Amino acid sequence: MENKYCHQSCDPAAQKMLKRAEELNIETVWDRYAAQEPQCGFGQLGLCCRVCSMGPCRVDPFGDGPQKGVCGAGADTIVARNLVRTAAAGASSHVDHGYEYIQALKKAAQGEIPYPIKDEGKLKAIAAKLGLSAEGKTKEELALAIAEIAAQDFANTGEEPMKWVTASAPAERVEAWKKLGVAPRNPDRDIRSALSQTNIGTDADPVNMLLTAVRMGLVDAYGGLHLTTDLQDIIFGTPTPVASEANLGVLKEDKVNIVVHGHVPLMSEKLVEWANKLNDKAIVAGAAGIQLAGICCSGNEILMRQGVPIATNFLSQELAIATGVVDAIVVDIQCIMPSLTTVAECFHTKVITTMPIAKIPGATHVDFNLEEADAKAQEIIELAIANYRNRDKSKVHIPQEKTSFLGGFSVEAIVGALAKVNAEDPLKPLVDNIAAGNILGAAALVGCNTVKLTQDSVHVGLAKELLKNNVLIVSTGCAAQALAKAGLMNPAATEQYAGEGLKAVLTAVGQAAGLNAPLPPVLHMGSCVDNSRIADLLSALAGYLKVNVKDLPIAASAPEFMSEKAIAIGTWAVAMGILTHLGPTPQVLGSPIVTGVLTDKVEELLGGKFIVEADPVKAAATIINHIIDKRQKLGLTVPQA
Ligand code: BF8
Repeated sequence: MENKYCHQSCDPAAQKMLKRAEELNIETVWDRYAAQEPQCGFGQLGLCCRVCSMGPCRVDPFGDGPQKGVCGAGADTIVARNLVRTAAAGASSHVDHGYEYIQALKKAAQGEIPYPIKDEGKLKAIAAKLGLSAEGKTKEELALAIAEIAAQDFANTGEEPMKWVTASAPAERVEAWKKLGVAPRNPDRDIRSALSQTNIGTDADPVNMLLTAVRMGLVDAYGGLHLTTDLQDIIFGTPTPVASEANLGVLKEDKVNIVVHGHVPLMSEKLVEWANKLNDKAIVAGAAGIQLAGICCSGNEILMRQGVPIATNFLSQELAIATGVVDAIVVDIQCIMPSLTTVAECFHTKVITTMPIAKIPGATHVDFNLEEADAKAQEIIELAIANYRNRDKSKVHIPQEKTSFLGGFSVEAIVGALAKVNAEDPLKPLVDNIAAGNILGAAALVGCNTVKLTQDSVHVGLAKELLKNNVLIVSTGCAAQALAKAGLMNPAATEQYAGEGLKAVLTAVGQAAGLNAPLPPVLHMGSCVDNSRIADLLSALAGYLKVNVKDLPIAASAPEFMSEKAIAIGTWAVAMGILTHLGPTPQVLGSPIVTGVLTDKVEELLGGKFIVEADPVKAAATIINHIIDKRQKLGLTVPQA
């Protein structure tokens, strides 16, 4: 549909809702972005410094004005300092999330909270990777021992790397990071040290600071992502393939609609449980039942384990409320627009905050806590049910768009599907098909939306180009939600978008796995913390082939990134040795040294580097050339031009 909203979003449901928002005079993220233009050029280049109150200072990128801040810091120092602080903030979000789970696992093991330990298989697998013997231990004892190792990582005062790093990363990577002096020792201490290093008058050396940015990426990955996925799977179960639907059409006019948004499934898993238990109460209230739907990574978490549909992704979160049928939007932490309460004022929608560090003026706060998780989840669901009667029918406007898709592709689920082809040696069919050129390589499409690019357009454009060229895609976060909405995660997409070689492989695996259809060409591997799953898959592949991750024919991409968390994750991907594409330009161009290191020199040290390209077709071409280059170096066949 060609219309004036298609420059804002390529999602037809979002386009319809943008029109609706305009009719109702509702301000959205796109309006606020327009009001901000032109945005500050110094800030965009990373040249604005607010580290001390002698500033704010800025360096003139054209060389005419000041070249130093008041303290004497030049462009390279200022840009590097800002980048480290961004990566540290990103890492702190994921580490904070992981830390919640150390507490949760400990309390669950001691029977203090209503969360049973669901996945004994994963419990034993994590124990094994940490070198813990499961023999003679109850599952509670083993869970407690795992929680204690995690807690020790946060108490490490020595120089040796965190246990979660040595247990999760390939040994060759750990050695490389140790050699550079960037292996994480203790997430809290490393983040503190990064903030201290970038204070006024401490480090002025941009390269020294960039090493700390790499450490922040690794802190994010192991003190945040890996730790979190591992403990979440133990408590809630490891995802298995599940059918669901995506886009605003999943909301129901005749049901109590509860939208879950944020990142930490401790609350959202309980909401799923209590929505089921209280469904009859919704019927008594005059509705046909309760419809749950998710936004952002809390949405991905309950999709992966419970099949709860996806309402939308980051950029269109306000538009979900504008449907007029959301009785409650329940949020925890991260990526929640403070404007939700303003949009909700135009409707009956209750915005419910649940975490002590994430309150929004105008919202209803329910102090969710693990000990009272059941009572609090019940309270939230009952608030939503009670609010159903306040709905103004004249304001109901649900776009009908929704797509069906398959989610739940944990590493275990992928290996399980491959085992149906070769039970003894599950990775062999995948590796054989990569070697034969049926699968050219693989790409991870991850990360956010940004208002600076047409919503979902780079995700979708890039994915279609890669699939056409037989590149298998794995995806997480809002990228995965974009690709699900665009219909790229179902068997029909394999027929429509995959190149011949890839299509044949996915069809054979799908048949063997009993799907009676091909596997989807884009595999949904979960939330952003589940980028750990992608790393585990790549590490397993590299181990199988007896090569290093940096030698694999693969790439990563955050085509529409916007969050500080994405900067930290992207830096980790580079540190793993992976070519990492970004769509929007990060705020570093003000420093030739920083830009040069990130897009070139870092490759000599770590094997990966960043590329920046907002055009999806051009980005795909660069990724494909990179994959072909890696194939050549491995002595694999390359397609004829
Ligand atoms: O952690 S992809 S907009 S929701 S930051 Fe946020 Fe970005 Fe979405 Fe999940 Ni990830």
